[in-house]
Amino acid sequence: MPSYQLIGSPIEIGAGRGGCLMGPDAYRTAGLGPSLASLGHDVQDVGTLWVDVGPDIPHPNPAVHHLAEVVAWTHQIAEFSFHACRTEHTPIFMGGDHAMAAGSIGGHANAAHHDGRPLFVLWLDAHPDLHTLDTTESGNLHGTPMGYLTGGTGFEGIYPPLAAPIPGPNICMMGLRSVDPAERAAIQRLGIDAHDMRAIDETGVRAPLEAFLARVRAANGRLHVSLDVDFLDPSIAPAVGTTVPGGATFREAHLIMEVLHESGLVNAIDLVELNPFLDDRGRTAKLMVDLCGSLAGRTILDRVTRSA
Ligand code: 5AB
Ligand code: MN
Ligand code: MN
Ligand code: MN
Repeated sequence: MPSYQLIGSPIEIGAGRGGCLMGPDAYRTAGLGPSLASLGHDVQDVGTLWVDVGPDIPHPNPAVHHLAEVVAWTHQIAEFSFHACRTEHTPIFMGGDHAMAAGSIGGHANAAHHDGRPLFVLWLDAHPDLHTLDTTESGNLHGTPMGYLTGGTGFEGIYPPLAAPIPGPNICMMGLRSVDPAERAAIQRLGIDAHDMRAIDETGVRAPLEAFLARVRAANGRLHVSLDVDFLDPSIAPAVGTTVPGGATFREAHLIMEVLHESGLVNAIDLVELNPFLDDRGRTAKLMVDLCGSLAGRTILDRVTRSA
């Protein structure tokens, strides 16, 4: 039975508009801790991280903004993640925008490397976030964590070093429906296991997810799940700055979480991009908390254990 460690990571300057700062408190208000505890888990809320920021770091791409602040957050979160991922606990990083994942997944990758195990990432997002500091056109650094984590050029000397880049085949992306040309090329080049919404329409979520989880299990890998609110259709999850129509349905999202629970493979979780300022009476925050409930073992009826 996993024990969960909740940690607030309220970085918000990676996104194009403010509000993700309030994410951790919205998850607390929506009852994330008590919900997990009611399923029989030990839950420890270790508080909220913060950073001191020095002078900004200039960059040749004039669109890039708040680089120093993102780098400071990345160091801070990676340090926490490295240590948390070497304990028995399953950290849940309550964001914060998706720039957070450079630290949460980066620290996890270094911890896995330290223990001689490969890291796998399930990336649930409308976007692949594969830009580098040079290719981003918006300059919003929440569009770059996967670029950094997969060894994209131009991060060295600015971001914390990674023990090794994450190989494309160790990354499964689901929910893609807004992909920029440089990102499309990177998916191809890196061999990422990418499933866009067209593919999900045709295959559903279960078959590609089970295939990915079988690879994680066979490699004795560690698994990091990164859930961007915009993975979900905006009709059920309005509290996000980057809505894209045609996202995952309520049941597709819950089924992913239920299958993940049954796998017993999840070692760390990111909850990112929730912008409570854009929410409708807390419904997006509550949906994210409910999805965590399914991930932590809530079922509709008792189930016969499958011998998959
Ligand atoms: B998110 C876009 N590719 O670079 C860019 O929400 C969107 O963390 C990035 O997935 C979206 O600005 C970042 C157009
Ligand atoms: Mn994202
Ligand atoms: Mn996104
Ligand atoms: Mn696949």
